Amino acid sequence: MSTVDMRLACKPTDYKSDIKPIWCPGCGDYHVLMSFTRAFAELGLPPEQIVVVSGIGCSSRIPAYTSCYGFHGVHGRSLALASGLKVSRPDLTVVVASGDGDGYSIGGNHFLHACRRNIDMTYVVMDNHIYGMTKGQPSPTTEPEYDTALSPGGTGLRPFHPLVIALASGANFIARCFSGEPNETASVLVEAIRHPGFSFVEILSPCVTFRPDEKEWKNLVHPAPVAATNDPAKAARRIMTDDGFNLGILYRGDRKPYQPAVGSASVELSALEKDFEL
Ligand SMILES: Cc1ncc(C[n+]2csc(CCOP(=O)(O)OP(=O)(O)O)c2C)c(N)n1
Ligand code: SF4
Ligand SMILES: [Mg+2]
Repeated sequence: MSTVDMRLACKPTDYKSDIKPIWCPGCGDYHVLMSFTRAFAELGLPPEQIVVVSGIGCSSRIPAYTSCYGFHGVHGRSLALASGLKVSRPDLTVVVASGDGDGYSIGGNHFLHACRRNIDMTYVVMDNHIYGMTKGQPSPTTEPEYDTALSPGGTGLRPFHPLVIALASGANFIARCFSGEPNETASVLVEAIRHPGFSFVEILSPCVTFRPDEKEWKNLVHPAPVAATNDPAKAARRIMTDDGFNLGILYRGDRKPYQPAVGSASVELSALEKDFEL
């Protein structure tokens, strides 16, 4: 099938698995899944050429709900897995899915170095400013005054600014989306996947169970007033001073992606096993 025929043949439903999501009714992650499948259909790639890699969390369940290859890894290690995969199989399209706990707490160090390495893959963080899966502990993006039984009076801690950190660490494409706008999010994902190098897409995705206040996000989000820039200094000023609800592509860099020369495996598995025999 030619690329054009393939694109015409692709429907979002082709990228959905038969597994029914177990997210809470109203969780923003349902719309993120919809954006993923719409973006994949728009790209017209066969599901077996896409790999969705994740860590642990409600958001990290997403690979199982797609028909693409998937890897549900361990907590905070999705980028390490995905980096190894992409350098050894540069022919595959690698999309990494994470949450604010998975990606910015336990996986924070991998985030910095993935931005710095600039391997050609797309990193999507479903940010709900809370640990949803483990029942509502504060995450690095939780507001300091957010008061819960698990953080009485709020943590008092300054939140992590993922977009600024991504820019400072070398990410080559930076965008912010809202789960409640699946068409716009799908378009941004298409551009992120097509853009060479490490693309970072932060999706504000409400946790309706542990952060019911986030239902208000739909009234706060708004499109970014100016077009994306390729100037990191301009992007930094913009990202640091916006209200956190500015949506769209905020930075498109032109750094060359990292792709080491990778030879094919030259050692038989049985020979390796023999070396490690006790
Ligand atoms: C090594 C390790 N530490 C802690 C946990 C417990 N744990 C599972 S998910 C999670 C936080 C998930 O939060 P986030 O990434 O924001 O995902 P969400 O559920 O909000 O989508 C934690 C702490 C774990 N599974 N493994
Ligand atoms: S706990 Fe929150 S993040 Fe997890 S499925 Fe429910 S609404 Fe979604
Ligand atoms: Mg979370």
